[in-house]
Amino acid sequence: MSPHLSTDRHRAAAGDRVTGPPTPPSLAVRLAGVTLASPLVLASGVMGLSASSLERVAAAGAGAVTTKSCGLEERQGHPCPAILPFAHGLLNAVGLANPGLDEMAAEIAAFQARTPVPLIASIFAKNEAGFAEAAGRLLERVTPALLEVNVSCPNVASEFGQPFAADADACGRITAAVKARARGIPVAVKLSLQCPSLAHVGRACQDAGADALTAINSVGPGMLIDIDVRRPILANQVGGLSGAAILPLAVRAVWDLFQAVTIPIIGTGGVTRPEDALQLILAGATAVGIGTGIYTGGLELFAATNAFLADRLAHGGLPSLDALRGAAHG
Ligand code: RRO
Repeated sequence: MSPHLSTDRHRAAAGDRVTGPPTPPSLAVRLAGVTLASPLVLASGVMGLSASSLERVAAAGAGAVTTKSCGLEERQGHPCPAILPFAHGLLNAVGLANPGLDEMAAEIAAFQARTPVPLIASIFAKNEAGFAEAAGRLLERVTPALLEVNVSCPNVASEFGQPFAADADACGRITAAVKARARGIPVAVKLSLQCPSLAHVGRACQDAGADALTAINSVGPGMLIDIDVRRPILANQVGGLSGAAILPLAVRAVWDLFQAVTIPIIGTGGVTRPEDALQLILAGATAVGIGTGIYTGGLELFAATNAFLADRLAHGGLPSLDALRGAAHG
């Protein structure tokens, strides 16, 4: 039996029904000690560079917003074209474009001054020591609700080597180092499917003190070719795959992690319809990331998904999403 199967989390997933007087359903979830009014989280990478764009997503119905991953120094990222829509999603080779920690801290502070919606600050680094330094420097300046540690960017192998997410031991060391600098702020580690065993990596992060896991980052990298010019379309040639095409991979990833760890999971990847978010919750997600879905569904996807989930709870006579989380495991 997997470790969490005897926890309250699993018992709640077994399909509790309300038998007393009806209470209005609530979409609120607890994520690593933080209360979100909705389980829907803006995923890192989309609309996450400025306070004003983060505010637009919060106003659209997100329960939390995640910044674009930022590092110690400003980065221009890869040349354009860096984002390529195709029939079932996007390929991106943004290349960690970000303004650096100091600038990002100013945007975070501006957002927090105006918006009560919890903010997740996402960081990356070139090496293990860099993650601790980035966490320390950012958290000297601002106090996000959660810190996301992005160990899984697929687009910088030529500079950074393989993503750390492929190496469970490295993920554990990075998690422990960041936790030591986190000033009590909960830490979520963002994982990739590009590893021998996601369960193994997830457990290593949990054992090292991670408070949550985000799964998954974009997949690949992949390539698309211009058939007339006969060359790869992205300037970087390859890029991470996101959007509808990866929903089944994200659902499976959350499923595997739910069986392997007891910490909450932010299920991310391929949500373009309200029903997709419910699939991730049934697989075991506490919160659901939406990123690429904004390109096709607009910010309206947040309100539509909140309404869909509330309707499901009301029709099932269920007081909260606790009753649906992980319910597909039986
Ligand atoms: O900036 C990017 O190229 C990027 C990042 Br940091 C990431 O985590 N995932 C992704 O697909 N692109």
